[in-house]
Amino acid sequence: MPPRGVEILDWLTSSVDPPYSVLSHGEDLDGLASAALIYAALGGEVSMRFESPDRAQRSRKSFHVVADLPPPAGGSLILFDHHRSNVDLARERAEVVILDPRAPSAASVIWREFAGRIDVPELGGLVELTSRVDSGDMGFCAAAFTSAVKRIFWTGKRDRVLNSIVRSLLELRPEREEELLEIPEVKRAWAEVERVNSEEIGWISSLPSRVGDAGPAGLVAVVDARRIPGYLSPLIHQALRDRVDLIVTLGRWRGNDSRVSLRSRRGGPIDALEIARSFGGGGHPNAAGFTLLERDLPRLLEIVRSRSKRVVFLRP
Ligand SMILES: [Mn+2]
Repeated sequence: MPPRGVEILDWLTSSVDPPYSVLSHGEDLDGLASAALIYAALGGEVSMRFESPDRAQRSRKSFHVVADLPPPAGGSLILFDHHRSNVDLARERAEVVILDPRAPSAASVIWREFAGRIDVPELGGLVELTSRVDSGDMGFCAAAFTSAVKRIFWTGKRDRVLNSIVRSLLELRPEREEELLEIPEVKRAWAEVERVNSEEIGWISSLPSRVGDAGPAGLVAVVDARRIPGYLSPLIHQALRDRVDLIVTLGRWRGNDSRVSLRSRRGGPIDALEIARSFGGGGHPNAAGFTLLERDLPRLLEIVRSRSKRVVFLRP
């Protein structure tokens, strides 16, 4: 039987010398909160790196602990996750797999296993906030936080700045999304985004009025954001999430290929993951993504039309 609960930590600390290598998702609150919980559980004796799901999956490096990501090709001793689409790879590549596809966040999976071992019981509020945000229950501040973090992730200095944010999460223990923007490195990055992307942010805030009042059921918005930096996509999702059943955001990628993100309404008629899977992608039932080759765009639009009553195209 593989170890469970606090025994996992004993198993790790008795079989490996510190520092423990940790790889977590570097593009959102769940990845950073997960890293913070692991940091706290291992008494700070960790070396933290951050990746995107795509690149984690291809990485040849191996890690002691991986969170909120598919396990790297190099393998991992322990994997904490909540993505159903990672189940098979996890069994293949990780020694101990703690993966609950019904959990609202990877942080909540870790918290459940380790709460007794983490000597900062006040982190419970951060875990609850993380679960709400990761389930798509995002207000403007959480969307702005996620945009700022994505920008940091994709502009060098990634590991240093994200490490600093993880330590701030442990010190400030935010429980409301407004507090996420008070983290010094986040505040700085968001101010920069507001300055550099004021035009795009203005366009994004006009999206709800372009779609109109919460239209008929079965409304889909296809947002062509190929000219907009990818780190602004959380703001697009937040602006439209109460208005439509599915948001399809075409993002920038190499050449004319596009990184597509799908967000479907919770409890709504459209399954984002099912669409993403038919293009080789993954994620959650209501939040999924994939890489779209330009020649497949007609097929994507055909699938979207077949699932909806009306499609609105939005382009800056
Ligand atoms: Mn997550």
